[in-house]
Amino acid sequence: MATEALTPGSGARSGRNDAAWLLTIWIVLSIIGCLLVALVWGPHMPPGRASVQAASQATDITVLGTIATPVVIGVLLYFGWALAFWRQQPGDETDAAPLHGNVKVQTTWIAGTSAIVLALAVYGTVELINPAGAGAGQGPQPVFRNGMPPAASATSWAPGTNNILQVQVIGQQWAWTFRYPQFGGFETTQLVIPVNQPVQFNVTSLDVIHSFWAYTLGVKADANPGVNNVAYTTATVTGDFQVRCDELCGIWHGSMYDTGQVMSVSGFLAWTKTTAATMAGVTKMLPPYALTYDPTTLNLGKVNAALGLTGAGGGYYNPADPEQP
Ligand SMILES: [Cu+2]
Repeated sequence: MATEALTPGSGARSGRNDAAWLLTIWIVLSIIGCLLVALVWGPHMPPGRASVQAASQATDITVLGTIATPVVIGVLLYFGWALAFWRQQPGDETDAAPLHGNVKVQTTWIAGTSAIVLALAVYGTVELINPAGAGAGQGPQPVFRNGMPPAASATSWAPGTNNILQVQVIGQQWAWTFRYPQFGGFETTQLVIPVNQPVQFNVTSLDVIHSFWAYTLGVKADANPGVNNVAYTTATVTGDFQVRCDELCGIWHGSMYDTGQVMSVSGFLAWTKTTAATMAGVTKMLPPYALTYDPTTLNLGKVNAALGLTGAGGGYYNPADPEQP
């Protein structure tokens, strides 16, 4: 914040040392601002801390927000100072001092911005490689280090365990359904997962491109027909979470939302038992469980009807919608 030559006008005339004032105020405000962002706002940063992956994202956003705080405060302070003190005074017809660069300001500016950008690049790269991500975007083989398969490598993005709950997420116009291959392969419109249990979402689509976005779990994965896109999460608190479609996928895109549930392990196991039983009739009609399905050979009319997807599922206009063409 070396600003002597950028502060022609009242400061020099009034004898006030603008640069010293700005620097002092900036440092004080930055310390207060960084503490507020890191300690007060940080615990409430989106997407929250409902899963291991979400908490890691919230931490990253808190770090980036804290680094950005002195920059934002510097810009706003300089702007405010200029408006308040360097404006033209009434009756003052003189020109401001002509400026021809300022080595000190330029050097400080280039060094400061370079340091910030490089630090962010290093931090971003480390956090990308760090085994903390949800995956989701790499297809069936999420990035992992050393070419190790997920379960064999504790440093991969996959949870370092073979005890992973498999949940298939199927997007279709315009509903999400969820299939549980380890529990007889039943399919349901309810997404339920147990707490503190690594979950592998296998995300696919039966028609166009959708995007599975369980944002409070820190998970977002494209749902593409013919592709198995893998994402991981480990929920750490029980309760509801929101699921959205985040890829414009047709006229009822906006209705592709669900409320998922994180349950205790025993609650989850009881739920799978009940649901497997109530869905037994539908399960028989389903194609065998696979990581992808060929939409051209599927005839899910009966299945969708049994799942209650007769409205928006497959038809362009929901019969219940008052606006009919
Ligand atoms: Cu969609």
